[in-house]
Amino acid sequence: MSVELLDGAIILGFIEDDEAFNGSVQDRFAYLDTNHDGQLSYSEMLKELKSLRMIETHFGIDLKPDPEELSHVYDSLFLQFDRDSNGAVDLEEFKAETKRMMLAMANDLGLLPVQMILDEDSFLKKAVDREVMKLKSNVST
Ligand SMILES: [Ca+2]
Ligand SMILES: [Ca+2]
Repeated sequence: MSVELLDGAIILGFIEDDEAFNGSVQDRFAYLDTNHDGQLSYSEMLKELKSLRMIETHFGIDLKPDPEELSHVYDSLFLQFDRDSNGAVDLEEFKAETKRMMLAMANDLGLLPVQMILDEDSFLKKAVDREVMKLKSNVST
């Protein structure tokens, strides 16, 4: 976990960088797909759903939910990913929904930087890392 300064432009830059974004999505997908069948089942997605809920927590939406409510939240998040409703999330669905969520987040953030606590392996952290790398290479050239 680390505290990072994040704004909409950083997230947008990351999404629009196909190589960085697709690479991160593929890494994350492979990491979540523990039985390597190319699909994410509900239980495989749980880890991701939990970290997505963490992000909402940082936006102040979260109120200590009871377990039943929580599984409701995970269910509806899973359904958002599983666009063809076949009970599993494939790479394209995973990519499409991750992109949509990050776009929505970028819109919410706008130009005003906010401090967020980020997981080391989260997409947002990768977006920040990419920005830092970019700034560094700009300085050295
Ligand atoms: Ca799987
Ligand atoms: Ca599906």
